[in-house]
Amino acid sequence: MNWNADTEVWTGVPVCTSYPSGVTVFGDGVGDVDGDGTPEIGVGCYGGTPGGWLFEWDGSEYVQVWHADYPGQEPVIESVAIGDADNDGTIEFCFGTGNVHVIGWDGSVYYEKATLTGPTNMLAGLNIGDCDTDGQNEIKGCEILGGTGTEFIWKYVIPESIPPVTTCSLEGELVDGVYRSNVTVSLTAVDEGSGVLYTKYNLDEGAWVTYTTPFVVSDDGAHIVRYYSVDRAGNMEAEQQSLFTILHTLPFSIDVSGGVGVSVVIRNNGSAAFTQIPYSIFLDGGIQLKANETSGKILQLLPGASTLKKLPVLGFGKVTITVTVDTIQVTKKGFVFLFFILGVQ
Ligand SMILES: [Ca+2]
Ligand SMILES: [Ca+2]
Ligand SMILES: [Ca+2]
Ligand SMILES: [Ca+2]
Repeated sequence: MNWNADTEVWTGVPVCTSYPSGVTVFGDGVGDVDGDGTPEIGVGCYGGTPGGWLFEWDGSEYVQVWHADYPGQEPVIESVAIGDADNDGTIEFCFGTGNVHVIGWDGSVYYEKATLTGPTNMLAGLNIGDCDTDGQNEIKGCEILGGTGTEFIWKYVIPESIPPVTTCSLEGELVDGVYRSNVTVSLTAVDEGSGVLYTKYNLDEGAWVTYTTPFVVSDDGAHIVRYYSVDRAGNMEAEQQSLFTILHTLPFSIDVSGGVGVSVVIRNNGSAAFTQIPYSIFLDGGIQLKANETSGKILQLLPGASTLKKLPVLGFGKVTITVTVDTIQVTKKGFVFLFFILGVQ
């Protein structure tokens, strides 16, 4: 505050000058209960008939927008709090007259959303905050003067029994049911009723962890992600699982041999079929009198199956043979003599 007491003044504007006889203004709080952009001032009292007031600035003065009396109950004194007591995104005005009154806005009028019983004596020091760090606010109050000195924390729980539903999505380069790249795993949970409290998962039977952001799986092989979510009413989703396999490199063996032309035997040593696998055979060096390369796609290679690809030769001299199958590359040396290739190693 950059206030200079010698040169500046605070102008006093009364909020209310017409409280009932015997009422002394006590604790207050400020918050926009009706969500119209202008905060209300919530006021409690000591003396007179116990009650609460809401005032709102109308552009030129503070006007009373809500008031209720609770005759026979305890003075409110400073048990006044304004905040989102029921975690629905709107602000409530709360005050205690023994009971705690939770005043909200229904879209057209202020109304008593809830009355919290339990305390029977005068309350002091009402607060709204996330006392148990679960991401949801609670109301905290305590009895004083003539009471038992009991403290109360009220937690708002939506009674419901529908567990959340978690969806697992996998992002990566999926070919023939196998991821040929790292996989990013995202978990999205929705809940009917109280809302999702947390989502847990484990990867490949590891420790359960709380999900916060998508994670990347990069190891080759079969993977399993187990997951479930819990809502704010304590409903637990049945465990789900997602299975996937990552193979950055196909489980192929490649045998290159000579004789009449270059012979390449490609074998699938894995347990899944693969289709549309690109391959090429390339000859470099010597004197080539024929096309020195061939390429194409292996339409399908079943588990345990192999395929033979050939490159005819005609020429003379030392050559380097490069065979590429998908991401696998094999290089051999040999010697071309007319239609033959010899000494491949
Ligand atoms: Ca308002
Ligand atoms: Ca609320
Ligand atoms: Ca909480
Ligand atoms: Ca639920």
